[in-house]
Amino acid sequence: MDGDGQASGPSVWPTVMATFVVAALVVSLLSLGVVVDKTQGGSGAGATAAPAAESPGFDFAAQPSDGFQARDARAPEPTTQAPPEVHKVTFDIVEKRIEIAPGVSQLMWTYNGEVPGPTLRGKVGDRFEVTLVNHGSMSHSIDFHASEVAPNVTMRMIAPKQTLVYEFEATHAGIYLYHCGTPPIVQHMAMGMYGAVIVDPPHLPAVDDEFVLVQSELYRETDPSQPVGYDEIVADRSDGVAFNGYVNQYAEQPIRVQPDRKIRVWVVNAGPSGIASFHVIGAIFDTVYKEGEYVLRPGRDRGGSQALDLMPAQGGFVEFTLAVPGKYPFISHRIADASRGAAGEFAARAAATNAGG
Ligand SMILES: [Cu+2]
Repeated sequence: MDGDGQASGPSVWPTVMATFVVAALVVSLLSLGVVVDKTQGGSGAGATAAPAAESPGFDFAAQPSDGFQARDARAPEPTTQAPPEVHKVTFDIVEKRIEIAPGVSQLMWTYNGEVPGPTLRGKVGDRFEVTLVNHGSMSHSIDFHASEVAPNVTMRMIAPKQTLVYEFEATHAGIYLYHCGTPPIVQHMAMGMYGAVIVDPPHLPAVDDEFVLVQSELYRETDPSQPVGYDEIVADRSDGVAFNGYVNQYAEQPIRVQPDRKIRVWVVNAGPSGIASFHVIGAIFDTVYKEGEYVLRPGRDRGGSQALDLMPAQGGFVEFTLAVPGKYPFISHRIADASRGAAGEFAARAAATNAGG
């Protein structure tokens, strides 16, 4: 946890701003405190009932391994080429052990060796050609929610060593989930086979910083030779919740931004079963886009939004600015999930050239 205390030097700011910042920090620290408290309560000697093979869970107070590098949360750059642009990518399905929480490396089933898989980006009218290559030990597949195709044909399973080319046209804007559709789907998803496709709406304005967060539940393996337990997954008893595949990674390594700049965060809820309520502590969203439409835009009514709610497989984006320098936690405000991994932080610091001291 990045808990090294208060920002320095608020006394030089105007009183109103200072009051705001202190209040935000108090809220922020309380929030982060919840993380620690819950962890200590929950990681005791098996006090919580766990059926069958007991999951050791995650230690949310632990530190990542040396050299841990949080996944880059920046969104792929939008392209300016007129549609139809063709996006050709290869997804290598690889079953491998990767780190998903401090001290926890376990077998995951992946697209291109990472959880979530790569984020793709295009615009309405573009075409995607995804070559799926199965290097795994069992059948896998892919289901792009951004596509309109015959599932029995294009989303078909491929055996180990087989290849499939999945082509589709981006006909509708939004941020879409993709995932493996091989039964049991819930297990292939809990093992890490999901990711996001961004299809820019026409006339999407440029912003200063743009990020992608894929929220998902994580399950701890109980036997390194086996995938995570099917019974636990269908019972929705996850061990943690993550942004971009690793619990609390952006609390450990905050995302650096600047105050007073326009930030857009795309969020998709990969589930497989949980709900998401994306919230940035100390900020108000002035723009919310959800499931293909703007539900809030800046206007004379000055409406504000505090959370983007997403059911499994839903997505959207929010836009906001951070008023002053400081540490702004972001969480799923399904607050139990914030206590078990769905928490991160934007560190807003003025650019060196503008720093007033
Ligand atoms: Cu699969």
